[in-house]
Amino acid sequence: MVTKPGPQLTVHSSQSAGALSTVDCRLSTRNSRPLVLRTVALLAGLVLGLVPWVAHAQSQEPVKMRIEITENGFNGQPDFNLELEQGKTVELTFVFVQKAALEDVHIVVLKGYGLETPEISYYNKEATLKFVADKPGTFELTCDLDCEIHDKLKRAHLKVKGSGAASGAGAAALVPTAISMYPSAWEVAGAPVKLSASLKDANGSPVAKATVRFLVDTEFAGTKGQMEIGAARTDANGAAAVSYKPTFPGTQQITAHFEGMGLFAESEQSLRLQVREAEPAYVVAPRGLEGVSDRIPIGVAVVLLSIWSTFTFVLYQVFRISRATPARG
Ligand SMILES: [Cu+2]
Repeated sequence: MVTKPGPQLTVHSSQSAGALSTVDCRLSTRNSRPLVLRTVALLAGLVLGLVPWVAHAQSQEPVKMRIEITENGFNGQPDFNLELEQGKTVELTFVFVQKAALEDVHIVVLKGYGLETPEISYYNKEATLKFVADKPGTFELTCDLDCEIHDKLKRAHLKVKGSGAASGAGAAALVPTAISMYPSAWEVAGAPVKLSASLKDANGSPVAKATVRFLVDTEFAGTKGQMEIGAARTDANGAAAVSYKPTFPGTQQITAHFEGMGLFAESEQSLRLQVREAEPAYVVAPRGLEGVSDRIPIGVAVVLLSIWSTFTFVLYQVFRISRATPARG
């Protein structure tokens, strides 16, 4: 679906190499100025091979735009609208140029694409959203903070126009990503396990502020599915983690999934956990004496012992009195 410049270049140069060898054969039979012709053919082959590659690189050139944040809205308009073609790589840079409410802080979000800028303020004037406009539709572009000029920043939209070429050669390539997940223990017995995931791009750089969902394969009444354990956002190091208390025993297939965001393609990774002893999903509430039933025998023994010792003590006193009385008379 996605074409990359690298392999395409290789294909074209190998084709031109083929053409070159045919020319070479004819030349050697006629034996007329072979070096010049060979050089010309080589150059022509190189140019022909490069043309599609250059054209491809141009189609991937990002659409760069600067959007000013003013007290009257984005680029001075409360109903700011931006139209883009689907499949383009886009860089939207927001710039703080307010003349009023200078203490404002903004976080610009693009809903539907799951993107947000860092804080933009008088002190940190610029921030850029980079993404591939791969989803067609109309998306809200707003400020996520309760700022002074919020009313002027909540009606803007980004429209991504669908085009036939979007999924073809004109589409920009997403940056591949990879998740690596590891549990705090591979064998679980009645205790929660911590599932940690690390999300990186093709260069090994961490992908921050991305949502990673953790899922477990389940089977209920013969129907297989996936149950969400939890979701977490990656930090600056691309790390996200959740705590998981297994509620059924056996081998469990756990998956960490990233659905893609901005310039980054989706990725996922699975592992298998051995759950020896599962924590029950529910606990039966104690009824009546159930809670103390295991302590009853001890209580009864204590009571019986005290009755018998009192009785023995009384008997002993009676015996002493009965022995002391005849000595007086
Ligand atoms: Cu704001």
